[in-house]
Amino acid sequence: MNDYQKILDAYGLDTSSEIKPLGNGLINSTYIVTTPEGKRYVMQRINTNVFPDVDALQDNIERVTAHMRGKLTAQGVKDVERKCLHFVPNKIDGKTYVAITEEGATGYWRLMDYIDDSVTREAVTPESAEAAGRAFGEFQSMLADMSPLPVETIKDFHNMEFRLRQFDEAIANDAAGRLDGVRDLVNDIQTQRDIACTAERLQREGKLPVRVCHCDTKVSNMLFDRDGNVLCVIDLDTVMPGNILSDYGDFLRTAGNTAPEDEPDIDRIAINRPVVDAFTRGYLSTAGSFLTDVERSLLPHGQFRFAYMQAVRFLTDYLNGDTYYRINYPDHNLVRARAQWRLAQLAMNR
Ligand code: GN1
Ligand code: MG
Repeated sequence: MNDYQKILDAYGLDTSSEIKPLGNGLINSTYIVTTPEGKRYVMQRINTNVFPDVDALQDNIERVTAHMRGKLTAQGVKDVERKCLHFVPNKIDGKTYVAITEEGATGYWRLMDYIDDSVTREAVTPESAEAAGRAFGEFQSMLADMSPLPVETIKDFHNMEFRLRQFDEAIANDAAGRLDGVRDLVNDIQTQRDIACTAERLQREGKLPVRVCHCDTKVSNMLFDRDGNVLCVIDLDTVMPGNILSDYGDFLRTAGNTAPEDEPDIDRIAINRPVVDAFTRGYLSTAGSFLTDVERSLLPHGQFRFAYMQAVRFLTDYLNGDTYYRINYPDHNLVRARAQWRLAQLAMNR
């Protein structure tokens, strides 16, 4: 049996099922499985460089999805299985992942039910942005009373001070010898360090509450039905305690940009005002009831914060020699960093 067949076998699926790549995530590798009977699943190899503790990761996700399923059921939502991911337990030990070892190397794999007639998108319209805003506000309010809290699956994931320390180290080490070619961008980014750490400061002062967030709310992490309605939020690896700017700001980092996150032509990057306004309206309609005045007044800062953080993270990875994000061409991380810095500059004065 090859590795794929071993995984399918562990889940009790026909080993002749068809397997094809799915989506364009930068961290895990994702496939769609179709059994001979036509039932579909999403199969994913977990990137253990990023998520070393697979057991804790899956425990988190199982608790999050169980909590959400409970809320949706209590609300009388009919098609709960289309509104919440379901991870399939394997046939060996009932865990929602399986470890496959070949020639000393172990790969960790998991399987989810595929939600039929669902699509992902790279861009939104004002209408779907408003629906997405409502969905993320609902997502946060559903998870608000989770107890115990989910764990931090990646320590300091959205901590700007930590991301800037990693950036400083990458500059100091210059591991790939690329620093000389990017000094202009490095210097530009340095000018906004203090303002970018506003949320960390407010959190330390006790002025910004801790809330359970998704922490990767880019547009491509939502499922829509064929009519453009939001079905559910996917990619739950980073659901963890944080602050509301994570979800509001990170969504607008992708949706509130007229160009993709890796747009090479800087002039095509602009703030997509109608989408920003519609998303904000939708978000406030569901999150407005629990937001504090400080949170509400910080929202416009969120888009800047996440474009800036992503510029820092992409440039750090470029300086390190592309060890974290999947790239499609040699300078991809630099192109991404320049695009995100451009967006951050535009969002600064929102
Ligand atoms: C990664 O896994 P994916 O591609 O949805 C990253 C996010 C970044 C995003 C940039 C665990 O998300 O933090 O915002 O790329 N996830 C992790 O596109 O680092
Ligand atoms: Mg994703």
